Amino acid sequence: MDETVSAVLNGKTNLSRDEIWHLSGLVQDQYRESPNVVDIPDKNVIFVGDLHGELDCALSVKRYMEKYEKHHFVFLGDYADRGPNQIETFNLVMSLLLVSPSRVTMLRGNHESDDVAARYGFYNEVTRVYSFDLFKHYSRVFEILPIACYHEKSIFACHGGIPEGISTIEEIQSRNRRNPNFPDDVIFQIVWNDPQDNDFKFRPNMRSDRARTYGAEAFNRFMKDIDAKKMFRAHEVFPEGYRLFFNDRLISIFSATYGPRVRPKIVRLGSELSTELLSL
Ligand SMILES: [Mn+2]
Repeated sequence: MDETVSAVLNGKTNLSRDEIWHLSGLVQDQYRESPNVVDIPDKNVIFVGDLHGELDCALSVKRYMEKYEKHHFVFLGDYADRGPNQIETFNLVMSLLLVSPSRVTMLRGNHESDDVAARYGFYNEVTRVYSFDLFKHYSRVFEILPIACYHEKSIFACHGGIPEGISTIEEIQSRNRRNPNFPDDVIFQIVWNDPQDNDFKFRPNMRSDRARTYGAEAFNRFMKDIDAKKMFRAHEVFPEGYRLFFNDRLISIFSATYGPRVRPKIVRLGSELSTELLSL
């Protein structure tokens, strides 16, 4: 195993600039050729929501990875910003990916962006402790992380939700995610949009002029178009750590305490699309 990865998994948190440079470079190598939408299994998958710099929650996920050793883990994005251990949390998730890339998927959330990280803490933290060029190296990880994952006839997962005007996975694949921000409207909506359990297609979203709220009509249409039955996403804070939408076909998951407002959860997909919530 790589020495730095092994050190992080054994609890090392105060990495040198060179060690972080090395880890970030390995993650860039891991996803350089990756499409926007990557394949995942259709059972024995555990989805992890926003971690937002909460190392205790990330360590709890690590223990679940040891317990559920045959499961695939999908991290749905938003690793840093807001919380107390942003650098350490980002480094731990990268190390979990690097130690077993075949059973971990690390997706991009809306906070994996230069603009957002500049507003919510990660930029200040990395430049205070290290340097601007190390932040830019993290930023090259942001832009290379895949945007969504999919299993034909069953599962779609991403950070925010379904984008307006899209009806095939190929259309998402054809977009360019390789930018430190989100100039592409479809990529932007996939990491920013929110569901609302009412019968409509798309409505404006208070978060941004460019974001949308998707209702049951848009959800049902998209799921039929891409031939999927269940969807997993993160991005929104719910006190119970999750919320069900659209006749339980969409599960929104949140995996940080958000300064003790949330009982953080992850969700396990078992056989025949059964789901089970697990507490962190
Ligand atoms: Mn988010």
